[in-house]
Amino acid sequence: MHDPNCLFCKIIAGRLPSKKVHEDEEIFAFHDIHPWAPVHFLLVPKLHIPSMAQVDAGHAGLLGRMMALAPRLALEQGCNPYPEGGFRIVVNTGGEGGQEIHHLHLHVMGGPRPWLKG
Ligand code: DGP
Repeated sequence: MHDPNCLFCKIIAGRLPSKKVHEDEEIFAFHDIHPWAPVHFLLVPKLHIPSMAQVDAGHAGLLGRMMALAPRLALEQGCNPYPEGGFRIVVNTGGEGGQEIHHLHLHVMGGPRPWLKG
C-alpha cells in the first residue's frame, strides 16, 4: 500500500530521485537531503505507515528487520565500528516529535564528529 501524495512513497517508487543506499522487497534506504552528520541516511518501510504512532504488533517483524539492517548499512556508508565509532538512530514522531514527512523513517546518523570530543 502506498500513498500517491506521500513524498517518500514517490521516492520509493522512483518517481522522485534519491541517492539510494539499499532496497529489498519491504525496505528502502536513501541519503537525507539535509544531512545532520557526516553519514545520514533514512531507512523506510515500503509500506506507507505514517509514523511510529500508527505502528502495531503486526509491524513488529518489519520494524525488527529495519533495526537489524541499520548497523550493516551504517558501516557500509562509512560509520566507524562499535565501540569507538557507532551511530545514532532517531525516529521523529508527530508535530511535537519534530516529524515533517509523514511516512515512518529511521534517521541513521554517524561518522566522525570532532565537535563532540572534549
Ligand atoms: P523528519 O523531520 O524526521 O520528518 O525528517 C525528514 C527528513 O527528510 C529531513 O531530514 C529531510 C529529509 N527530506 C525531506 N525531503 C527530502 C527529499 O526530497 N529527499 C531526501 N533524500 N530527503 C528529504
